[in-house]
Amino acid sequence: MSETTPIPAELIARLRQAQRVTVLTGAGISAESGVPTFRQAQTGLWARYDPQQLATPQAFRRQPQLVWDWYAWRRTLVAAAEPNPGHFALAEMERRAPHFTLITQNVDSLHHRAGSRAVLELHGNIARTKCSREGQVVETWPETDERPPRCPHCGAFLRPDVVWFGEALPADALDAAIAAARAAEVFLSVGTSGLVHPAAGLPLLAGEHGASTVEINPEATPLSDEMTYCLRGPAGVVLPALVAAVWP
Ligand code: BJW
Repeated sequence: MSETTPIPAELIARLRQAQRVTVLTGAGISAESGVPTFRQAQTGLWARYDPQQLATPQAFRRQPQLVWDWYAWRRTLVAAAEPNPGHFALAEMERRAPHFTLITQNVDSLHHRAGSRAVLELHGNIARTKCSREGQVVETWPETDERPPRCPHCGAFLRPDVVWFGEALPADALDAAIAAARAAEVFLSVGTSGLVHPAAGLPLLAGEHGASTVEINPEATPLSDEMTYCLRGPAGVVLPALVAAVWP
């Protein structure tokens, strides 16, 4: 097991007293469930592709079958994964903190499956499919050999209901995330590289509005120097230890 930073007593006291706690998660929280992070090298068939190049509307326009197949492969990885102690600790935190908001950049539903109830999904959900032309979510479509399949209403290609680079985030979720960052007394940034905006701006916004900010990540990120506390270690170890220390 990797080394983890001891939890400062001051942070334990601050969390215990806090009325409003907000958490932002990224791919790192699902790493211990066996879901590769976004910027981790890909394996197998997909090793030669760069996720940053595939997760764009341009890639889908140029190579719709390739992008559809990549998401189909990732959907099977996610479906086989189970929530880990980091996900469960956040579900427990939701039950303990008086006002708690969980914001995730992940598309894997593992927070819901761990029992978190109110999750703001900033980048969509890989389990959903939508029309690439009109944007409405589609539940079923005629089975053919064609990939991507076609929208049963307008005949355009179907695509995963996720947010690609250059696309707008769902406005309701983003507005609620900004409000929760502004209102937070403690803001945790867990398992995110802090490279992708607007999500990466949320911990900074919280800090500007007076929150104690905490990064939980085995590695330093561009956000680290701005944080009140950095707890180095895997989320699946640090988060359960934090919950046990604050709410024994
Ligand atoms: C562990 C661990 C363990 C490992 N425990 N930790 C401002 C400045 C600069 C650029 C921009 C800006 N504003 C907007 C932009 C452009 C762009 C952007 O941010 N580009 C940057 C790359 C420079 N942003 C956008 O385009 C966004 N859209 C937008 O702003 O639209 C404006 C608009 C308005 C109105 C109309 C039209 C447009 C959209 C961003 C969408 C991001 N989508 C993706 C793909 C989702 C679908 C999919 O999964 O395929 O979201 S990209 C990818 O990155 C994915 C992730 O959610 C996101 C963040 O990655 P994350 O979660 O941080 O993962 P990693 O892999 O990067 O990091 C993992 C971390 O875990 C590491 O730090 C590890 O150390 C750590 N870790 N094990 C804890 N056990």
